[in-house]
Amino acid sequence: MNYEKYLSVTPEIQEALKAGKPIVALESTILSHGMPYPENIEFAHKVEEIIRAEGAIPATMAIIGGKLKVGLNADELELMCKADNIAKASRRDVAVYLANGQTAATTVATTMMLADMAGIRVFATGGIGGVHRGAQETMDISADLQELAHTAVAVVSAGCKSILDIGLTLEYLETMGVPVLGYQTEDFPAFYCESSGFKVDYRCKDAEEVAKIMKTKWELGLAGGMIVANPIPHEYSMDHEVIDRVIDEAVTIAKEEGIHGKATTPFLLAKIKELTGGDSLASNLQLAYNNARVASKIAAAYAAK
Ligand code: PSU
Ligand code: MN
Repeated sequence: MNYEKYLSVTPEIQEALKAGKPIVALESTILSHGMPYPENIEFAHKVEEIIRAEGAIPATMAIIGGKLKVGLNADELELMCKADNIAKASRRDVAVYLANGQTAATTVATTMMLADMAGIRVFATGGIGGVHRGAQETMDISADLQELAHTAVAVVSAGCKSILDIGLTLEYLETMGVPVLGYQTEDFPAFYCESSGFKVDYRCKDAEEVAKIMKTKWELGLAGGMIVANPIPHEYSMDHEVIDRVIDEAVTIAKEEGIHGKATTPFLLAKIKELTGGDSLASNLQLAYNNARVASKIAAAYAAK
């Protein structure tokens, strides 16, 4: 392995790694493809502030000019938020983009890869990718799930959007041996809603318990990561029926327009935004902040082990 020459880690994060300080990885696809400008840049700064206020160091990831970036400065954050047509890099895209000196946002899968290369074990996001509805025919299953099977990072998320088949996503994770831990909940959350109707595998009472499971899993040499499912705060939780109707409509339009491949998830995210008139954005921001808070606590508990 010779990834050092491709990896660009900020001095602050290098130092935090050496000192064993808590660090929280953040993705950039949520910025470039998940939220509009300028809300995304406000979010990008605020989520980092929240992590710092919790005593951890934020590490937002991206591919910029053919480099794997671990930690972005203000200009780099602005670039990922403002530029139109930023590419989206999942695992299969990474070598191509690096070889060509390109710039791309990192998905959950690639953010996990970068975190692992740098030695960062905790990652906060909004929602993970998963098994798409109709995957029985399309075979559209996010590379995020394979990454969770192989890469040793704990991903704190508010579950996943019901643009996916949540039941099949959980089945896939079981097959791949990925633990799904509920953070102070027994219910697997559905992004905008506190529960999806599905259960998590195990309920954890606090960050300490999650950190202990992480340590145990990796000391045993068990490959792969885990999901820490953290529900949206109750006051921001959206009406099931309202959001389900919108998501159904978005999925139907995507099908009618023949959207497929890596365009599917960004298309659905943009459609949902359009159809809810931006109402869903406030919930999206709050659940991601909440995940950053919990991830910081887990990173601190893990660093103390
Ligand atoms: N789901 C969301 N918001 C997102 C994503 C998914 O609710 O921003 C992004 C994440 O970066 C995730 C990616 O890793 O989409 C999954 O894309 P795909 O389904 O093409 O693997
Ligand atoms: Mn896909």
